[in-house]
Amino acid sequence: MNQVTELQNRALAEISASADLRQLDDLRVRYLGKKGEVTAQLKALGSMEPEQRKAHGQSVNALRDRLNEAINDRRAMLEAEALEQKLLSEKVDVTLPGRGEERGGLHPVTLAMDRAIAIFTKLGFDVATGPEVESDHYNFEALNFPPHHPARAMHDTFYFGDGRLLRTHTSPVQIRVMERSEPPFRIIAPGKVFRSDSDQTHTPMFHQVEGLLVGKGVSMADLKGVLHTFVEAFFERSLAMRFRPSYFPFTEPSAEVDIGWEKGGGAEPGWLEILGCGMVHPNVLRGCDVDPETYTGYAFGMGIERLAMLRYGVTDLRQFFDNDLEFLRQFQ
Ligand code: 2NL
Repeated sequence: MNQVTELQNRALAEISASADLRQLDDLRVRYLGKKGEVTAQLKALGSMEPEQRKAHGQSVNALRDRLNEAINDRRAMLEAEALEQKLLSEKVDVTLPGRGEERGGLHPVTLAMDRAIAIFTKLGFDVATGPEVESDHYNFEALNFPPHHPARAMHDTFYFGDGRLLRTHTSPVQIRVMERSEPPFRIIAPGKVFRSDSDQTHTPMFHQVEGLLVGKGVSMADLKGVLHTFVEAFFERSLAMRFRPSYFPFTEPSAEVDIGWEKGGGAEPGWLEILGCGMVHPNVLRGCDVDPETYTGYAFGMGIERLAMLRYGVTDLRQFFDNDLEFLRQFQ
């Protein structure tokens, strides 16, 4: 009896002193496992006198139940403590200030492009797009470039060697529109164009917005009106504009357009070329099954990088392609 009491006191003390679930399980094995001390007491019953066995059996059984209960209670407590600890260590302070995300911004060329598109869209032009990889037919032939004409060399074309090429202007987009539908046409074709040319003022890829308007009685005066409206909207100021005679195979007559621009904060007045334009050549219309006796049209093309430089005061074209964040952040 004393032995059972002593065993119980010792076991209960150890159980309540166990610091974690592992220690507790070791105790369970030590006392109640197959080779445990309480189990040994139960086994010993077999060799006892019936009288003694009954009394001792009851107390050992009670001891076993008592220890089981104590272990289960202790386990529940340790588990609760462990959970508490885990919750504490994983605690997130939702009141802390956030780390913040840096805001991105649009590239100045994209800003200028979007600006040009918005203005022409307001004037009633639809936006048309097409492939950057083109055929000789759409990039040159349909635009009245005679075969082997030096004007083709002027465009410094990238050829794939299998008849395909990178478009040197977005005019092919407009040819495709004219081929597949009927006049009137009032479209702009924004996009990337490619020319094998690289120096201070040229990059092998640049962006262009071309425009085309074909209908009955369309004249050069309409062209001047639309372009003047465009440049004043784009630069948000009154601007003088000048048409200079020029040559493109796909327009006749052709002109280059200058705007009055004072360099260096108004010190030097002067003219700056900003785009090319003209009346669509009858050969181009005919090639698209548009009768030049019934319809006339104007077209224009402008380089977006050039417009972006003027609008945002960028002095080196190559800054647009360096992806220097210090530079780009200025346009956010
Ligand atoms: C420039 C000059 C120009 C056109 C593009 C055009 C398109 C068709 C028919 C006729 Cl489908 N013309 N486009 C006309 C005149 C000038 O671009 O200096 N671009 C950067």
